[in-house]
Amino acid sequence: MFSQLSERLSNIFKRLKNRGVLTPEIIDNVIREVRVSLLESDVALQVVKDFTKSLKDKLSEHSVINSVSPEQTISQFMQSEIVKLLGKSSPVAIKNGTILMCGLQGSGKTTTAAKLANLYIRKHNKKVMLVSLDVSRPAAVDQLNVLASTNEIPFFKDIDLSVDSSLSIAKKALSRLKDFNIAIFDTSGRMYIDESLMNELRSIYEIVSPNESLLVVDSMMGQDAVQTAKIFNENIKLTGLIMTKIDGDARGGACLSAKSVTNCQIRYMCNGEKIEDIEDFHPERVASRILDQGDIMSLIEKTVDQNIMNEDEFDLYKPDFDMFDMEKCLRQIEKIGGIKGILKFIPGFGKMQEMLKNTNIDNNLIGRQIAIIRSMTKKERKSPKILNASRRRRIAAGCGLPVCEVNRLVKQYESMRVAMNKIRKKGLIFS
Ligand SMILES: Nc1nc2c(ncn2[C@@H]2O[C@H](COP(=O)(O)OP(=O)(O)OP(=O)(O)O)[C@@H](O)[C@H]2O)c(=O)[nH]1
Ligand SMILES: [Mg+2]
Repeated sequence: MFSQLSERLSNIFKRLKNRGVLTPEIIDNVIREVRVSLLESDVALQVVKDFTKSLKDKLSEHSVINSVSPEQTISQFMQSEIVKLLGKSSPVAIKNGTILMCGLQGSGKTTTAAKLANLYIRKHNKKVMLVSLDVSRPAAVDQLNVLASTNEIPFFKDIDLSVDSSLSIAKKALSRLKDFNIAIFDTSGRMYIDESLMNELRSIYEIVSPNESLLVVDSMMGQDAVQTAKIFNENIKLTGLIMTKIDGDARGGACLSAKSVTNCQIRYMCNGEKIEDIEDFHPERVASRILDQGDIMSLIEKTVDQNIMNEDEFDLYKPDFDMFDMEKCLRQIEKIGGIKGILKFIPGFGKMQEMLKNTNIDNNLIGRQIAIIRSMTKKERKSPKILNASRRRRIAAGCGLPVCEVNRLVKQYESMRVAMNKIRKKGLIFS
């Protein structure tokens, strides 16, 4: 989402590389360029004014002027100002109670309700029930029901659309709350804010009396989304925002303006349509991504989270690393979003993108490699050393890929097996 802003800021820093000391003239130039970059990223005008004023004040302080390495100094100050702008990290998850999801039509409420339920169940070990209060169209209830059942999340089914209203469903569902730690209520959206939406939402809010009321905000809407959030917050007391579709090409303005304009904290960010595409909000990490300093912490967390989910089946360090283990490794990489998904978290990826523009990163490679392993017999997966030429030809034919791809995978397996042996013997020392 922040790629355009990130690129512009990188260019500012690049130009500072050859400057020896930080002078008032350089500060003025930088402030001007930062202002333009933020405005072009659709950040609210007042937010841009406050941000650049605060940055200028900090940079102009006596101790900073004439400091060596202007690039580093400005980058550090930018980092802390962006963190200040974004607010606080997601607080610890709620223990018990109700969560109300609201937002405009298509912002991602239903998808995010399921993602959130999944997060609370898998990461925080909670008993969670999903409830659809969206009776505006029958398909809405089905949508949440399908998401719930595909991901084995309890769903409140006692709904009769011919007689039930959103309020009666809410009351019935609340009586079942004793069997769960958390109930997440999905509501209907509207194309734009109107009185009937707000009346319905206020009535639901009074009945559910939620511990959390989260507004789902489509980051592609830019600044308009933030203005909408302000109105929602005036009608019901929001406890947080969830920014969705940050994987799209939104310019980042909504995210950067949200806290200042609405006085409401971003709590989660959603970066895709899959159930696991939700992450806690960490201002420092977002700032690092904007400044193209990578986000290794999120990458590690993502990997660890996925591993915890499959802890019983995941033991890379067992003595006989075989093709079954190799497949598990590949599946982990696939879950993080393939090779491109991993690269996004690496420092300097913004700059790398330019270089990689003409390089075809093969994001389907992992899928093909998994297909090759699945075309092997159990015996071959357990003892890959028996993979002679005729077996390799059979495997290639089985998955519809050329033999050279099978050969490449076997070679890669061999290197991984050697590496795993080294790690097992010496601990995590890479030589
Ligand atoms: N790329 C991407 N798509 C998303 C994300 N979140 C939701 N979507 C997609 O956005 C579309 C709308 O999502 P819904 O969850 O149905 O939105 P909603 O707010 O419940 O919509 P209404 O109930 O009609 O108001 C779906 O196609 C989702 O898959 C996200 O973080 N990234
Ligand atoms: Mg919906």
